[in-house]
Amino acid sequence: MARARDGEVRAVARLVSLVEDESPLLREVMVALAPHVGRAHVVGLTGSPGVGKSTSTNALIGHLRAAGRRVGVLAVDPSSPFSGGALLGDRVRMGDHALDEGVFIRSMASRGHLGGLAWSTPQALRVLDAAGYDVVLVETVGVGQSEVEVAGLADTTVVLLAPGMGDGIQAAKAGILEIGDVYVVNKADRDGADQVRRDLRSMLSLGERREGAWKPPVLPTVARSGEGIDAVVAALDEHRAFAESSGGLLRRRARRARDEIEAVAVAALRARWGDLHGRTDLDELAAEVARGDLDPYGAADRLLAAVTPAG
Ligand SMILES: Nc1nc2c(ncn2[C@@H]2O[C@H](COP(=O)(O)OP(=O)(O)OP(=O)(O)O)[C@@H](O)[C@H]2O)c(=O)[nH]1
Ligand SMILES: [Mg+2]
Repeated sequence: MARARDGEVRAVARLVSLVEDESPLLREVMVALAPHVGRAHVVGLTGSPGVGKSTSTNALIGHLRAAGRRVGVLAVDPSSPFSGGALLGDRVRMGDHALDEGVFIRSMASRGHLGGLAWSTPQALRVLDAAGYDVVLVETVGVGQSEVEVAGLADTTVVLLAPGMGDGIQAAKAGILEIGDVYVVNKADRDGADQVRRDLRSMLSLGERREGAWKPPVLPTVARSGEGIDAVVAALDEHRAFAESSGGLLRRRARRARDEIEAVAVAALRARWGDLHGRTDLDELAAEVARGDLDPYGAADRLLAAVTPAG
């Protein structure tokens, strides 16, 4: 664990694997890590498939490394039950940084059963934070409402759009106008990028913003060449500084912690529930309900009383 805190990549990888394997050792690990979290800047990247999240992540890593900052990356794929296949492309593309000790990249998939990614992603984040990565990028792969809401996890949420993807119209629908702290219109080398930026700007200006609230910038990039990425890094730093001084950062982190506690508690309940299945309580209750001696609500109450210690 000390080695992980020194940022030894293999030690960090072992700890993240404990999370993925839902190891019973985690409880102890988390106790040890708790005093060391809170330094990392957690940046979420979200956007339609193919918009350029992985290419942008790769470019961001390059810029952050050039500035001497250590970078962790979690690629989260809620749609795939196993890590591997679906994310192979990401691994290859981010392979530029595979040999850099200052970079840690891991694909997370919902292979466990405890609470899926909602359970494992924040814990993996915790490991990277405690291991001293300055910035942790969380890329969500896949479409639609995901089990892991990147915006809920991140200190700063980057929403990516690109021309030719119907993103302008979809923006409002998908509710992305509320979640972005920084908007990036990628593929600025393509026709229509200016239009997407104008549309987005005007849609953002329609929304009500409180006095003194953060005003999300809309930045053009060509992730493939790295153009505009320096401005994105600058905007991330500005947002972090703003959130820190306004108190927004602490509020978000408290919300993240609340979700995390809930995920761990629900997983613990589920585990106890599983234990209960092997016992006779349920069979006896079932017999009573089947005979008509007990109603299902009363039976459920008794079952819950057995799972949840009185407190
Ligand atoms: N023209 C152009 N193409 C780009 C740019 N950035 C990324 N691409 C290309 O767009 C395609 C998709 O890029 P990815 O980075 O894989 O996109 P993604 O959002 O990670 O995709 P998923 O992980 O599948 O959701 C690739 O072929 C990239 O080379 C850009 O700035 N300009
Ligand atoms: Mg990707």
